[in-house]
Amino acid sequence: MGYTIAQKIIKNHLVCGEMKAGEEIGLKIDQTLTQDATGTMAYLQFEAMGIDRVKTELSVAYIDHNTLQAGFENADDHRYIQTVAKKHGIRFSRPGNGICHQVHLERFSKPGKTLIGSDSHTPTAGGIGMLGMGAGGLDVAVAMGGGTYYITMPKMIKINLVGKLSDYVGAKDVILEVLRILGVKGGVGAIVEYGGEGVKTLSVPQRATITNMGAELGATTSIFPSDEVTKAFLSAEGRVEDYIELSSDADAQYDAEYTVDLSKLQPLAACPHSPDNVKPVSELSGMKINQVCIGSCTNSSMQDMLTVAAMLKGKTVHPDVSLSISPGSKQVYTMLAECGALADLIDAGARILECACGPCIGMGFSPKSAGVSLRTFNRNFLARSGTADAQVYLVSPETAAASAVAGVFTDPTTLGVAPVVTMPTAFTINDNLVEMPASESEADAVVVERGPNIKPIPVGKAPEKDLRGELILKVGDDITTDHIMPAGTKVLPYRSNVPKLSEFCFTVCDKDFPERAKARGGGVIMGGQNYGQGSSREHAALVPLYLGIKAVVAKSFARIHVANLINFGIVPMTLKNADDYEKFAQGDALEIKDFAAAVAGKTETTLVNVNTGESATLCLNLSSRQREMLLAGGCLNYTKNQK
Ligand code: MIC
Ligand code: SF4
Repeated sequence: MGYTIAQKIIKNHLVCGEMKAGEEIGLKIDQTLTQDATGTMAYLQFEAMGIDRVKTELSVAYIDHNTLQAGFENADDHRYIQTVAKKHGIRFSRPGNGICHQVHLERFSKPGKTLIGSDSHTPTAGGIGMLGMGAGGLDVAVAMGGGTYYITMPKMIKINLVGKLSDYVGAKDVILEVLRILGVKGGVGAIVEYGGEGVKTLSVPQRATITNMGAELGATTSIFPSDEVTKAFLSAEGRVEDYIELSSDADAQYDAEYTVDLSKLQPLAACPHSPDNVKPVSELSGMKINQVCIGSCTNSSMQDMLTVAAMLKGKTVHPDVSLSISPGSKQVYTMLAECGALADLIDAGARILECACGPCIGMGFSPKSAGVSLRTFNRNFLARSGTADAQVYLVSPETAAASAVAGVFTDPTTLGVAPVVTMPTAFTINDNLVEMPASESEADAVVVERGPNIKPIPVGKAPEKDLRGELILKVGDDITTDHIMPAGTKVLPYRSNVPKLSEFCFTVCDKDFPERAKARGGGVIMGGQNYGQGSSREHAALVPLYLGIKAVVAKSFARIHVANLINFGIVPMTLKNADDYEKFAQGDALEIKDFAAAVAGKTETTLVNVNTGESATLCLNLSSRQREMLLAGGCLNYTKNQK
């Protein structure tokens, strides 16, 4: 039997385990990336491991999330990351160089290699045929130290692309269509591969838009073949030597296959508050809008920006609309300036922001009260924009530009013939904002600078013999990490200060949660389906740990979050019978007899509601490595015990 693209890369990097869907496998990781909002923790954990120099082929530390420096905290964290990177052999992408995924795609990604990043959109690199996966900072730290990265061997989903996109229909519309078909849980436990004749009509940045938002499907990653288009992109980036051809075997087997006809697609929008709440833009036409934001790691490439510039040239942004544009990288920004397109954007009234995540992570540009905001981003989770009652729609750059001018939701295909956008065949290359690490002989002399905002990381404890605690919080389906540990201007500066961060934990759902959890000394959280979807932020595990949470019971979990819970010693368990969710109410006293024994070796245990006497069977779907980690109170203790 032949192999899929992802299976070929996995086979080449397999350290342990069997390539059977559902089994735990260990992979060798070639490259890592971190960003600043998760990087501080990742490097603190790397330092705690006592390894002098990274053992990967390439590790890069980006500064792109916490770039609003309203106080000393972010600047201190940046300095910490800069110095720790210099000392330990990591390249440092300075603030101003761009969003990690866009820069990595341009300058470092390689077809056929493995990459993990402390950011859930690391699958962006799948656009170039690289196996890129989002992970918690601790897993990235382990990989930097040369350690194995563990995942559950995914199933394979194939999306056959046929035809060619019509005018004003973009790559964003392709992934919104896939989200419409599969939903935010549709990719859980799977790798999504793209194939078919339509692939060759898409550029690498377009492919990257599609794999980027595979994160919103819950997929382990998404990947495209590496072909002549990939070669042309690498050659425009001056690194054609990184090209290898990569495709699936003709007899490769997929667990599910879907077909998307590119020529039949129309502009789509993901409506509040979920990326899979997809409708045709034509159905929303005429709705008054207040804000448009163009950029983010999903849609900030040169191709996206040139398209928007051509559509805005000679026009004025509607007086009731505020338009922000964040180019994805310094390379894009420079080339926009060089070709004059930047002037077209400025002239039309766009508010140009620095090349960083910006409004996508709620770092400024929050919409007005109950404002309608159209964004080319990848997530429209409740309150993520910084305005609790904002209505955020995810759209293509084409729909965003057309609507910004009209002041109402506008289907760009009604505008007639689209302007022709020609991409340069050679890009402007200048890596002057990537600082190289100190050589091994100079590394000793580098002093790592730590600001007062960096507080110790909480460490987990071994599970008690019997678990007793209150059901301290009960939440519904599709709880995101933005619910658990919100981001934005007020919270992000404290990503290295867990005690302070804990004041914001779950406040989107329940403003009293942090106080209650502290007063009761923690307890158990119960969730619905897909608990912990979204970001890779391990703070969504670390902060509950700090607040005394011992276990999370849910109908199902998102991949990265469940790994983070285990890494920090919080036991994840699923309800065998989803209807049993109804047997428990917030505030109930809970008990699991012989809890430690269940963690050590049982696949099922019983959760008792002490108040009502009812009970439910819980499943412990854990590998033996994960059980050992939980028994040690988390990965750091486990790693120390192994030394
Ligand atoms: C996000 O888009 O939610 C983030 C911010 O990039 C996160 C990482 C973080 O929380 O720092 C992600 O996607 O992993
Ligand atoms: Fe940054 Fe937004 Fe991309 Fe996350 S999704 S990496 S916040 S641009």
